[in-house]
Amino acid sequence: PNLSSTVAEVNFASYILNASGPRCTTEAELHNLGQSESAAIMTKSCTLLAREGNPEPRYKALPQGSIQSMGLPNLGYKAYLDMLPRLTQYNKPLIVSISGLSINDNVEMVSAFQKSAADLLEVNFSCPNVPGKPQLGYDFEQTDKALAAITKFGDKPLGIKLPAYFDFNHFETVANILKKYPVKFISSINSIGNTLVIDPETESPVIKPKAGFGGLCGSYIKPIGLANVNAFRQLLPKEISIFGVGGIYSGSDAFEYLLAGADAVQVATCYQEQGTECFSRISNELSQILSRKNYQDINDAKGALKLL
Ligand code: RRO
Repeated sequence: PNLSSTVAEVNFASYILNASGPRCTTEAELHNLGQSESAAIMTKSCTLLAREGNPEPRYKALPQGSIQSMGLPNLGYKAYLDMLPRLTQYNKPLIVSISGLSINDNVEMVSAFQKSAADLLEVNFSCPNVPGKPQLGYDFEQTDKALAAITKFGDKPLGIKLPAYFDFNHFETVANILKKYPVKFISSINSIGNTLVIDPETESPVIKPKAGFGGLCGSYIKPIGLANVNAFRQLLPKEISIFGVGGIYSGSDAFEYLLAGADAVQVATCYQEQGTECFSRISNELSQILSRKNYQDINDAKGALKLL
């Protein structure tokens, strides 16, 4: 079956794209994504100024995922503004991830990208790894304020990268805030913030920044991602699209997010570990699952979770 999908009224040739984070910081990495079967080119979250990020070691592959505290290393938003025209040659959606360290930073960058070649802007409300900067998405008052500030400009479709929530009250509160603003999509979930992995041999954490506390990624967090996507699919109007993120390594993982209601899925740790080959492999595996289950159209399975 055809895996093409429409997200925030933009056409995606397949269901699988890269998530912001791994291997999408430099221009060479973004061209590599252009040449791959990733359905879009998503950039690393940018800040006003370039950042080196946190001290190393700051990423550790784990048996079923990873933990990291990168600390927002990126080239600064002007570098991405400058390279976007050179990325249009791939004829696939360009998504810029924006992660200001304040509401004003986000306002400045969202304004700057209005006249760019970006198809979608994903504003990151959930970076867990900058010391002293709480995750915006866990402060509902600030989330509301930030949305009011960044949705005042032009018509570049805007979405929000959310942290994981663990309570129905929180799902409902966040959904009700989002509904007040012209948000076109959400990406759910970011890494699970501030987890701790300890190596009993060395008696140390496996990463250095923040005394070892970092974002947990990969298969460990898939059930949490599925729950967040499915909860928001039920609470948000269908005009708001949903990218599923968290623990997608296989066609089956992507299919599970499809059943939960995701319009497309973003791959992070698997792409970090395996490179661009993962996009074609996961797409092929998803196609085979849909065929075997007699789904003619990917949309027939979207949100079609069968409750017991
Ligand atoms: O750069 C990071 O440390 C980072 C970011 Br901005 C984010 O949004 N999520 C994450 O797990 N790491």
